[in-house]
Amino acid sequence: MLLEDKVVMVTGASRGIGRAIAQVCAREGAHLVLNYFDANDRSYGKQAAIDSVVAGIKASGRRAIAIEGDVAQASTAQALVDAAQAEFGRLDVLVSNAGICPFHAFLDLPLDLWQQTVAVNLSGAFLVTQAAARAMASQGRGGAIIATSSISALVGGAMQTHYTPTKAGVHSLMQSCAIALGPHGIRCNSVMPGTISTDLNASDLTPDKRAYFERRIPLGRIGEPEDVAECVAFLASDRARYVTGAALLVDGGMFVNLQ
Ligand code: NAD
Ligand code: RM4
Repeated sequence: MLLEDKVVMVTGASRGIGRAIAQVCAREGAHLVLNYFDANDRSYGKQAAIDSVVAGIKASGRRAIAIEGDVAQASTAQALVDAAQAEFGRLDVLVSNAGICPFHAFLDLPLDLWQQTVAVNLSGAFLVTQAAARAMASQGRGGAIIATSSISALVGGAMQTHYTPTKAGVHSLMQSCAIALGPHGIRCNSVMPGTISTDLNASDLTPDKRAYFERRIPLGRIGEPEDVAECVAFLASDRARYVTGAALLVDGGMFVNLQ
């Protein structure tokens, strides 16, 4: 097992990529601190599914706790770290994954949508990374931080002009934190998923667009959350002990397919 008895925290763990990361880490032997944000799940017309994630992990013999909170609020990050320390006495791995992508055209993009996207995706990543890093540094046994960036850190999207800068920012945050936290033995990396089938893009991925992506992706299919989660588990593990400041594209080859 890659993560036996490591304490792993995942933000945005109720659905999609975050849920898969939590499940794969548990399969690899980790105990989990799961963050979810009920208001976001409801905005997608869903009940927070976090209870079933917790139950599944416990059924597999690992421990898990769930903490509700908006990552854009500074108090959430500290509450998550406090909960990890109260329940498990330490934190080994952070996966900063929570994110939003409210597709919108550029010319009439409202300022508040820009600010909300930056607050959740970029400030949220900063807040939880800083809180987790402080805990890891004071523990003195190193750690690993992985952020869910995106292929969108490298390429643009007409309906994503508020979103792609946050994903470039998250990637850059991990690069600078790799330098700042290297002396503490804390590795910082990002994954860059391509197009992964989740609630985030369910409305965007019309049948025509899905077929277009399938033609563009050399491996011939849109990604599944588990495709990303397996890579996060590797970066979290000691197998990646000499990897820091890196970004791993998990896109089926879409980025390199120019024509
Ligand atoms: P999703 O909508 O299925 O899941 C997002 C998760 O984040 C949910 O659990 C949601 O409740 C949570 N969340 C949203 N706002 C939050 C907040 N303010 N505080 C705490 N939690 C919050 O989407 P997903 O596709 O699984 O996205 C996960 C991450 O992956 C995001 O950062 C996204 O940018 C990134 N990503 C997704 C894709 C893709 O194609 N789906 C591609 C690249 C990157
Ligand atoms: C990703 C990427 C995908 C899109 C999701 C919502 O970062 O841009 O193509 O479907 O965001």
